Amino acid sequence: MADNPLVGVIMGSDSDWPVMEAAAQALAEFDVPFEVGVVSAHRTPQRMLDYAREAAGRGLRVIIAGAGGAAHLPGMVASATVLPVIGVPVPLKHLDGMDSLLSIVQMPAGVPVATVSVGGARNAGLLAVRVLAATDPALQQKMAAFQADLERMVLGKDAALRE
Ligand code: RP5
Repeated sequence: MADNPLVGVIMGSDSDWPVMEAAAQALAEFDVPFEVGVVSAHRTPQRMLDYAREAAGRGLRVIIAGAGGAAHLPGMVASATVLPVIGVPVPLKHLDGMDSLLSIVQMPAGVPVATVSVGGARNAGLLAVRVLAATDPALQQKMAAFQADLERMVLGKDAALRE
């Protein structure tokens, strides 16, 4: 875990980690310092509020919050911090993650959560990188190189299909 994390990756339960790990992986690929933790809206409400209220003061710039089922963590954290919050709907065994998605995406006006797709933790990590890159030219260059790699990969597959 980094000494001065810029991104907080939190989740409602350690059972969310197999999904949320992809966010951490994306941040690591870009050498963005991050921290990881379990913060539950329902089981540790005070810890959740403390985490959200202290996040900006501790130097965090973005929070990625994942939860499943009645997934109130991202929205509640967004209500108690000024930082951008990216929500990851974690799919559980019932309802295919639709419950998680709708719990996170349907926020009231004034309290935004940038919601990624069900299970889309990698994109949450990449979105956090883009937020940081807006004020970090070196990170912006890394993102541009990453996108160029993606393009090359797709064009390579296209070429292989035609062979
Ligand atoms: C949510 O309840 C968590 O985010 C997790 O997705 C779900 C189930 O948690 P566990 O019962 O596996 O701890 O709050």
